[in-house]
Amino acid sequence: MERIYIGMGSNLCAPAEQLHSAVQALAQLPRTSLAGMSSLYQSDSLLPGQPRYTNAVAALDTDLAPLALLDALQAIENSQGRERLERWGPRTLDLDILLFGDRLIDEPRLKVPHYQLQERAFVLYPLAELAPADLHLADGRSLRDLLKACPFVGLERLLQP
Ligand code: A4P
Ligand code: MG
Repeated sequence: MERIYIGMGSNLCAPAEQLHSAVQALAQLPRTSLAGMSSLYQSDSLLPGQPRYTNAVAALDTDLAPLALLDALQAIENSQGRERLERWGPRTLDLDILLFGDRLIDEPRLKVPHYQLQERAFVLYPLAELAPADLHLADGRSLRDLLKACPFVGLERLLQP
């Protein structure tokens, strides 16, 4: 089993519910178990003119191979009404593989660690809720250093019932 972290985002059609449904779908993947889900965070879209995003991170333990996991994530996105009309367009659900054990993956369909992880407070802070404090990425960078370089600005942690 390898520990995987999935970045989840939604800015259409009841985003918090989209993320909760996505976590239930992740928990039901074959050869996979759910190890945790972060709080939800809201922030403005990186692209102007779109609704605010709700983001969270899920931790999974899986025996699935990376591309099989990517296929499964895209099937979950599609089943929750994801439409790919434009790159970075608004979406009901985006599931990105942030980290996959200690693997470095550089394939046409899959780059891990996720290429913009270090720039995104809405990824790093929920990840830090779940990951060990001394987590190092497969490329050697430490999560602690990435957090120091990416201030908690514009991020609103949602209180859950
Ligand atoms: N792909 C490569 N590496 C990965 C990976 N590690 N995980 C490929 C998942 N997919 C990966 O993704 C395009 C292709 O990336 C996939 O077919 C896969 O083979 P997509 O989800 O179909 O398209 P996209 O979402 O438009 O692109 P991308 O790069 O996932 O968009 P981003 O970077 O997620 O940006 N603002 C806030 N506040 N919160 C957000 O979550 N998200 C975006 C979208 C913009 N602004 C945002 C947020
Ligand atoms: Mg994506």
